[in-house]
Parts: sequence; structure tokens; C-alpha cells
Amino acid sequence: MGELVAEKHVQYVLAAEKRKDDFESVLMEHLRMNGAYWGLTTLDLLGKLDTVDVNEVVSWVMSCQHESGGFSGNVGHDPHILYTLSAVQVLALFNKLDIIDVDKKACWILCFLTIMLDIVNLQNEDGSFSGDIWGEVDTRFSYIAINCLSILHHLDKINVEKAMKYILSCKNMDGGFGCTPGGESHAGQIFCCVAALAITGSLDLVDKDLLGWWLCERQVKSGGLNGRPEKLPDVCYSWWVLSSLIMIDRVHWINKEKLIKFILDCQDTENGGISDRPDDAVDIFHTYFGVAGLSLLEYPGVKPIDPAYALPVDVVNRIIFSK
Ligand code: BD7
Ligand code: ZN
Repeated sequence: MGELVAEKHVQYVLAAEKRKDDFESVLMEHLRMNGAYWGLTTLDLLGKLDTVDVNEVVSWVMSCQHESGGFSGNVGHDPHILYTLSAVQVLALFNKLDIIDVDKKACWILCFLTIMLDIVNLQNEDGSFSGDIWGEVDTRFSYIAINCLSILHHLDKINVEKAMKYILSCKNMDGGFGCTPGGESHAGQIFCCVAALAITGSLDLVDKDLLGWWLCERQVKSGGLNGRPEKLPDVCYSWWVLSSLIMIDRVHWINKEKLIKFILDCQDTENGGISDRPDDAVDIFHTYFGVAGLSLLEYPGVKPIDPAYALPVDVVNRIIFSK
């Protein structure tokens, strides 16, 4: 079996940060905030976050904050809760959420308060969350709201009980979760619901054996994981499925060695980067989720990542358990 070509992936990510005009960058232009989170978290997991210019990244992130408090995916785009989480995660990686450590204190307090108020305003009467002012509802947004507010130590500002009740209303007979009540079970959505329940300490509300069964059935012959029955395996599902299995304590139900081999087989061992499946083109998204998957699989040389917050464990310990 091949090895993780960590140094090549670091070079790939550093180059991707600078590229602005190739095919992948144009596709990802409106998702640049997410791209920053995927790239920088990959670097941190590989022990190389110190190779980037913190001030440059943080000032770019802040240039994407809007008056409402939310962030956009790039300068001049509309804000959405999807990008607010990535922005908060990037600030967390750089330890910029602690006002004692940052200059212009008052300005930062205001920044955090507006983020908090923006998210609180997105909660609906039934406990669900909308993603932005246009109102689309999805359990993805419940997860994001809960992750952000937990990181900011403001979970008490929303109705957590109603938020959990809404998530449980999206639970299906097969043990999985969908994006709204009655929506088909999908590994990405399951991750969002399970992680939200984990962060609020509500995992006892999940049927772990039933859900664990559905999740471990996602492993196919090649060792890779898919997101739904009959679908092709995909490196990013290593994350959505595996993190959920870890949170419900059923990770021993899949074959870890075969999954490691599948992820390593998706590497571009020459130029760095990881693809969705062997021999496809690499991208920054699958590079991050491949490395994050290996982190969950305790691959040597990769820092441990927290399955619920999707941030390195040392970062989560600093933020969540420091106060
Ligand atoms: C998922 C769907 C959305 O409509 C919006 C956001 C998400 C989660 C977000 C993420 O992982 N943040 O860390 N995903 C994405 O930003 C990807 C970006 C992408 C676009 C095109 C090709 C690769 C990546 N998006 C928007 C997706 O829809 C990816 C597409 C994909 C990846 N591999 C095969 N297709 N799908 C995805 O993230 O699915 C996981 C998921 C689905 C529903 C809820 C939560 C997770
Ligand atoms: Zn994928």
C-alpha cells in the first residue's frame, strides 16, 4: 500500500491559495471562504499552518463580513450562514477568537456579537434554521448555527431544545436523517444532525445501532464509502460517514485498513492533492476531506480532528474547554 505524500499535499494547498484563474479556482470563486477553511485546516492537520501569513488571511476574512454580521463566500458576494461557519473556523484555527489576543478589542467584540445576533435571528419558530434572509430551511443550517454559537460561547442565546426537536423530526425509519422532515437519509445530512446532537450533548436521542448499521453499509468493495445506497464511493464520504460512526461509537463496524487504502489510492503522488476516487482530478475539497478522513483513522503524522466541530482537536480544546 502507498503512503500519504503529506509534503506534496502541503505544496498543492499552498499553490491553490495563490492560484486565482485556473478552472478549479473559477469554479470555487464563490466558495472561497470554504476553500480557505479546507486548505488551512489541511495545513494545520499536517503541521504546516505556520507557513501562511496570518494577517493577510484574517484581514481578507474580515473583508467578507457584512453589516448583518454574516459572511460571504468572497468579497462582494451575498452573506450566507454556510460561509459564516467557515469564517469562524478559520479565525479559530488562527486563535483569533480570543479578544485578549487581538488588537482593537472593541472592534472584535462587536464582530463576534454581530455574528451571534445574525445566527440567532435565523432560528425559526419551529426550532429550524434558515441559511440567509431568503429563508431556505435545512438541517445543514441547524448544524452550522450550533457549531458557530458553541465556538463563540453563545449557545444559550437560541432555543436549543426546539433546535433538537426539529432535528429529530428529520429522523427516518432507517435511522438516518434528511434535510427536512420526510427528506431521504443522506450521509452529509446525517453528519450535520449527529454533530449538532453531539455538540449539545443529546446523542442519547439517537438509535445508535440502527443508524450505525445504515452508516457501515456505506462501505463498498473497494473499501471506499458512498453517501447513499447504490452510489459510487467518494473520498469526501470518508468524512461524513466516519465522523458520524465515531460520534455514535460504532466506528469498529467498518474496515479501517481498506478505507485507508482507498483514500491513499486517490492521491496524486506526483503533484499532490486528493481526488474523489482513484484516477480522477484532484481538488482542494477532496484533499481536505481525504486528510481529515485519515486523521479520524489515526493515520501517523496527521493531527487528530474533532468529528463534531470539524476542527483540529487542539483547537477545539483551546476554544471550548478553556472557559
Ligand atoms: C453541502 C451541500 C451544499 O449545498 C452546501 C454545503 C455543503 C457542505 C459543504 C462543505 O463540505 N463544507 O465544508 N460542501 C461543499 O461546499 C461542496 C463544494 C463542492 C462543489 C462541487 C464539487 C466538489 C465540492 N458542495 C457544495 C457540494 O454539494 C458537494 C459536491 C460533491 C462533493 N463530492 C461530490 N459532490 N457535496 C457535499 O458536500 O456533500 C456532502 C453534504 C451534503 C449535504 C449536507 C452536508 C454535506
Ligand atoms: Zn466528494
